[in-house]
Amino acid sequence: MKMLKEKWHILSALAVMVLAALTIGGCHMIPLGDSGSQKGVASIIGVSQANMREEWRVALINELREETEKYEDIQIVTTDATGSAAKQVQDIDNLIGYGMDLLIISPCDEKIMGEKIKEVYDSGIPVIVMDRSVEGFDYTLYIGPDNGVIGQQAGSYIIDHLGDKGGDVVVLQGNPASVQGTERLSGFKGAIENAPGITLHEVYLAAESKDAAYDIVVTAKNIVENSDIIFAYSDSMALGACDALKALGLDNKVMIVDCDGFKGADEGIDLVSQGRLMATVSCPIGGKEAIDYAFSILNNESGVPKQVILRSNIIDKSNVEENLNRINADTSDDGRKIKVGYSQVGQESNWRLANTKSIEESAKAFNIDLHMEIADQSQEKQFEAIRSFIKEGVDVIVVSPVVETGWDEVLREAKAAGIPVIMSDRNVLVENREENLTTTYLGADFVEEGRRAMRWIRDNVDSTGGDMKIMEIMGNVGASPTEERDAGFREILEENPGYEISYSAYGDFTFDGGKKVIREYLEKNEWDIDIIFSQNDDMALGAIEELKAHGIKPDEDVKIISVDATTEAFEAMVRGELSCAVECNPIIGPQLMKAIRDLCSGKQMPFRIITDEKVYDQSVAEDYIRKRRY
Ligand code: GYE
Repeated sequence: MKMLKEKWHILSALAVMVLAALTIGGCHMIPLGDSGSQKGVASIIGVSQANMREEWRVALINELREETEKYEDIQIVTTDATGSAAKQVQDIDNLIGYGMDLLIISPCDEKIMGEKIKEVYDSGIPVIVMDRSVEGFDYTLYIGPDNGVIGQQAGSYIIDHLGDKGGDVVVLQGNPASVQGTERLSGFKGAIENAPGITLHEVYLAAESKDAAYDIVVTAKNIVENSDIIFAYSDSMALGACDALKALGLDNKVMIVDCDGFKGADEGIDLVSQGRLMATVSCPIGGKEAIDYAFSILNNESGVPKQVILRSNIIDKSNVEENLNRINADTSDDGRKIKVGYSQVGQESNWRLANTKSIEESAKAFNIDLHMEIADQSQEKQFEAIRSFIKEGVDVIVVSPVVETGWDEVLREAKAAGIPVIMSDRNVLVENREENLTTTYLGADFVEEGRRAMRWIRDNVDSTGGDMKIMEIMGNVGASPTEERDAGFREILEENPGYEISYSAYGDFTFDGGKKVIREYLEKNEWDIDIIFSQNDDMALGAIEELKAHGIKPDEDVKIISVDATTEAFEAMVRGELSCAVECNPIIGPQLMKAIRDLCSGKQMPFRIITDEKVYDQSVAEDYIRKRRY
């Protein structure tokens, strides 16, 4: 406790100096949350907000402060960059000088702040990036909404409302639009601009504000009065439009659809419940999630993901009460035992065995009664398992789907039974996203894994000697990792003309599958391949065995890059046979079980949770092999 007191006294003294400095410098620093409190402070969280002009940003600070109050020994110190990247850099340096243990930042400028965030992250201070992501992955965790999806949802809602007859839609646009506004507009236009019979009327506001929206709606009266709907991509703009329609006597003729869906007075949800907004698309703020994950990070807990994409919902008069109840509901976890039915793909790879082990061990630790069925890569067996879980009346169903498509019918049966379904490790493609047949997806960014594999090749396998021929060994047909790793790999391949995929075949993610691809190639061809990209380690190791049987030296005659980064892959890199392994972390048990407990406590599930992953090659294999957890 002595240490704590010292830290607190030093911090108090520092606080006065830093506060004075910032105030003198004309900077605006929101004072310590509860600077008069005597509570012991074990951790200081520095919060660097881009600006405090936008309602969303004020809401974030408020949510962070509210949530911090639940943690006795955490203090937050917040700064306002007033929209200046230079000031935000200075704010961060001040927070470092102040002794922060973790940084939460909503960046002003993705490029400039990306470099500063990397500097802080590399210094060993965990960084949670919020709302606007930065290039690369040099941060601890990203939490934010998908603003493109938010705009898309608003567009789809308007299309459904106008129906076949179509109509006229006035689109309020900031000039210039903020990053968030631009992304929402892009999603909105992507959804609506080709809809039959719909005409868009774009009007430009001097600012993304209530007053500017009021002024433009009044000024554009002749357009507005002949339109059906106004689209505003923020609550503040929508409120201005509401007031203007009222002043023009058009509030019963023209409807408004907006984005943000905040819960305060005269904000999105309130305006819907007042009948002044037809619908709002919620933009979850993420402050609560940020503090919860910050606590886990500061306590070195496992299961912290790399990205959490927050879920946005359409709220209109049909569900506004339900949403208000959910927002105000008590979502504390009562710790009760939860029954989970898990349909697992199979036992096809070392990755899968590690994944199953992680899930089984975490279930015990989280008081989850787990009933797992192994499907041996058969979708039919997965359907049978899911139907048996429905009959059993489990609380939650989790599926790691062997392929992406064909799930709509069985997922509708689970929904009809009132049983939520979480997609784990792999994802599915459903006919209509708005049916919300799955609750969330927890797993890797396979597209990024494919990009990383090709980036390593670009940076480590010289192509100046002419076109480098690549053999791609793919997983099982129709699986999301197969499709998405291939897509990410080809995206970077197209940027590098010195390489080409000259042969591609499926190996089903198994050791024997990898052997078979090499054997069949050599039955028909002389060996002329320079690089093998294998979509998992097991197929790569099978390929290596077959190559050696034909006198072809792995890593010498042909570079081999695989995905998963299992211990067996590290052993092959140490032996000098495998060239590179892109990590795909199977240990998602803790995150999955936390998501299940949150779901059963009534918390809003993120739209997507993406795991943390790196790239390893022979230059570091020895250093890491003893630390591998799978
Ligand atoms: O790469 C492979 C397993 O779905 C990410 O499936 C998983 C993949 C993994 O068989 O080893």
